Parts: sequence; C-alpha cells; structure tokens
Amino acid sequence: LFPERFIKNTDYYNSLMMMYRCAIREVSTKLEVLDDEFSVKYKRNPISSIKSRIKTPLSIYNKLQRLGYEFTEQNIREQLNDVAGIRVICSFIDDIYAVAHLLAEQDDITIIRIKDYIQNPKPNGYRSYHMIIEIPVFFAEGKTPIRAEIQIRTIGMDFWASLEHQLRYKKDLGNNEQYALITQKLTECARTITATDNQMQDIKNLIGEYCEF
Ligand code: 0O2
Repeated sequence: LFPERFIKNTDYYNSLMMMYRCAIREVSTKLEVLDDEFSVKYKRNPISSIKSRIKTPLSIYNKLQRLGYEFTEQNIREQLNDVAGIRVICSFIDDIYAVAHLLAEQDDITIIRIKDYIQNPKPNGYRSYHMIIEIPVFFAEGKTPIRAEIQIRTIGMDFWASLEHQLRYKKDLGNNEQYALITQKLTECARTITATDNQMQDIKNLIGEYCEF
C-alpha cells in the first residue's frame, strides 16, 4: 500500500507546486507589462530584472516544522506565504514604491501583508520591500487564490542581501571573533550602499528637473 500512497501524495504535491508556478507566471507577466508600459511612456525601465523561485520540499518541510505544523497540503497553503517567491530588482528607490503601488492597485491582487525594510531596515542592515499577496489562478476546474511573496529592492540592496545570505548559511567561517568582524563589516557595507542608493536617487531627481525621467 505504501508505494500507492506515496505516489498519490506525490501527485498532490506536484499539483500544488504547479499552482505556485502558475502564480509566479501571472505575477511576472504583470510586472513585465508594467515595465513595458513604463519604458514606452518614460523611455526607461524601472525594473532591472525579475527572479523567481519555488521553495524546495526540504525548505518547506523545515519551515513547517519550525512553525510546529505537519507537512500537509493544507498547512503548506495556509501557513506558508513564500512557497512562490518573486524578486524584483529596480534601478532606483522610488521605482520600488512605484512598482509596489501599481501592483497593489490591480483589482485581482489582494495584499495580505507589507513589510517595509527600506523605511525600517533590519539591525544587520537588510533592506528590501516585501509584499505578501494573493492572486487568483484560473484552472480547468475554477479559480484558486494562491499566495506569493514579492521582494522589491534596488540593485545595491540585492547585491548586499545575496552576499549576506551566503554568509549566514556558511558554517565554516572560523571563530566567533572573525564572524563578528565579518558581520560588522557587512553592516558597514549596508550603510555605504544605502548612501549610494540615496545619491543615485538624488541624481535622478535632479535630472528629472530638466526632463521627464
Ligand atoms: P530564503 O532562503 O531567502 O527563502 P514569513 O514572511 O512569515 O515567511 P518572516 O521571516 O517574517 O517570515 O519574513 P520576512 O522577514 O519578510 O523575510 C522573508 C525573506 O526575506 C527571507 O526568506 C529572505 O529571503 C529575506 N530576508 C529577511 N531577512 C533577511 C536578512 O537579514 N538577510 C537576507 N539576506 N535576507 C533576508 P527566508 O525563508 O528566510 O530565506
């Protein structure tokens, strides 16, 4: 009986992951449409790139365990917000808020939660704008609301977060003193990147005084 149950469960899981992949496609298309429209109107692209990922089964399992839930379809759907993840890399800080606002205004998108780590950076220096949204995906048997996490950040914020992510998950960095030094240096880098992001925004604003930008 076990193989049959295993195969059936695998089918459920694959079908659930297919739904998350479809949600990612819908959100990505919305973002591409906004970027396209913007490039025609203002002759520039607010979005530098879009990345997406589906959380791995092990990562889903670990997160559910951490939260005290079993690995079931219902718990995945109800307890996790970031099985479908979309990362939007913008050129300037104000592009982040423009993209977030334009997405939030679309009437098929429901905002579940916003975390603004740009206005309120984390103590380690992490900055990014996080939106948990729900979007209906249309299948043969009707529509299903699917949750996704959208992280919107500048190229600088993404550069920092990617390296910090590698550091956090790296276990062989030497003794604690070295680790503390690396963490402190990363926080300094975050400050430098914030200053550069702000300077680039100022330059954009200045150019905007001369021409539409
Ligand atoms: P991974 O490997 O990137 O997927 P929840 O939204 O309820 O699931 P939480 O922690 O309240 O959980 O959400 P939050 O704070 O919005 O952070 C979720 C994601 O933001 C993380 O996912 C990271 O991708 C990113 N993030 C948050 N804090 C940091 C940070 O200090 N450094 C870096 N590099 N990324 C961060 P995961 O699942 O932790 O990791």
